[in-house]
Amino acid sequence: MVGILMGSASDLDVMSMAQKVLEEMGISSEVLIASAHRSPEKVREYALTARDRGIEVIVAGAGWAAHLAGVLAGWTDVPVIAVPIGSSPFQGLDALLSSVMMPPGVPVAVMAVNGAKNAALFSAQILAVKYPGIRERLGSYRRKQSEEAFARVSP
Ligand code: RP5
Repeated sequence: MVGILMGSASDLDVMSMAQKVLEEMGISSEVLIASAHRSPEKVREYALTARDRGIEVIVAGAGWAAHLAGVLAGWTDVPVIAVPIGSSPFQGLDALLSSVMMPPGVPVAVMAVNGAKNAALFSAQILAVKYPGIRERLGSYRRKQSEEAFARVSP
């Protein structure tokens, strides 16, 4: 199962794409709003219990001075994928830099600003190492995408 967390209900529009793509891949997920600064104790508890509850990847979306992914990664060794949300006056550049510039020792994978879809696909790629069914579905997805992205305009 993938845990999808976000710092605010205002991130839901972007982050719901992650759940949709995971569903298409046949991967179950849970979606929670938990803020690293507004509800830090909940974030800590989530991270500390994640692995035992069967969470194998965490996707964390946050905007502004985004530290949700980094805080989660500090509390768990479950891989954490950050989605910087473009909700601030800096349109996500702040969240991108806050997410990607993790100091050495506690890595966080970082997608593009508002890249919830890629976060789901990357989660699927991580899980595909263990689950052959997910690997097959990813393969079909890629083949279909490849067909749709090709067109001959003239002979
Ligand atoms: C961040 O602050 C959230 O992830 C959100 O992107 C941003 C604004 O939150 P709200 O003020 O809309 O709740 O923590």
